[in-house]
Amino acid sequence: MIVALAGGVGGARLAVGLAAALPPSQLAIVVNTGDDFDHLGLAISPDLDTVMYTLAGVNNPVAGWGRAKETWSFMSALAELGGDDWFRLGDRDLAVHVLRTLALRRGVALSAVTRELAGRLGIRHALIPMSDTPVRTRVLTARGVLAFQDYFVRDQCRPRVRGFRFAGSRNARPAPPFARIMRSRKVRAVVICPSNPYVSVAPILSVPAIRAWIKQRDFPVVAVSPIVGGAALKGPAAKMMRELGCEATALGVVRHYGSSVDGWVIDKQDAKLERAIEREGKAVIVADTVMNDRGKSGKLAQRVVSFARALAEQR
Ligand code: FO1
Repeated sequence: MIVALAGGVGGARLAVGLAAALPPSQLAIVVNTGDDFDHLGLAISPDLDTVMYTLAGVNNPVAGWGRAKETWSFMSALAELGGDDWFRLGDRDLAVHVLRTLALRRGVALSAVTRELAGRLGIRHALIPMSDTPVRTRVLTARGVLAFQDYFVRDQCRPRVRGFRFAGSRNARPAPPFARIMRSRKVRAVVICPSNPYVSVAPILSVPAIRAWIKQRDFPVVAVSPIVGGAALKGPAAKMMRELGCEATALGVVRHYGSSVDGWVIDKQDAKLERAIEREGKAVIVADTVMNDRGKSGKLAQRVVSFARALAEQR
């Protein structure tokens, strides 16, 4: 079994490829919940929904979040009545937030609600939130501490970043379906998707039991660089790296993850960094990592899986 750690658009796209490459018994996709929040009385899980909609093929590929064929009657009516409209909830998307909120209120765990919703959308692979208990990303900025969606959507990532906190992580535990996989000893590799290292992957690794599991691993961890040619394909990862004093390159990402990752997949545009990454003591492969259609996601996933298997066999 391979466990993929994912969040955001890059994570969702590689998850699609991995789901095409591996049967449901051999893949679990564990998703960041650090950017979850309560808004308009609803429980919103943006990364879970991005991955779920993308796996189901009902995502909005242009925005990178929300659903395709979306309509906005609710948002228009809300704005007319003076409601908060900075975070846009489409009519179709709303159905997921309402069902999730009702289930959570009945005491159903987030992992169980997610399994139910994903199943209804035809997803056969395990899609698991990192934790059932809330972990909330806080962004430390020059303008003070901001809740993640205030920083990301309301303030459009403009404030200069000084660091991150993951409120609730100290007492958080992996969601039970993930904990079962961790205990099963069936995991042959972990794949860190090309998701934002600070706000998609770090919240997952901030859960103590997940961090300890990775640290004491007897399987390889393979990561796909989210930085290609010195920029993030989508989102603020490169801006964050620069503001935190890191080099915004694939090599900078390799140094950021340090000993947590054994093997790197970098883009062909960054082939010149291959030797430098090897000098950091890492295995490296160069691939086309720009997943602008399902075929390319599938091809990249095949390479990632072969690389992970090869590293597992060498151990
Ligand atoms: N991102 C935006 O930039 N603007 C929005 O209005 C917005 C609404 C939204 C609604 C539901 C959802 O699941 C995601 C939404 N996102 C929106 C994306 C989201 O806030 C971020 O992309 C993630 O949290 C970062 O991974």
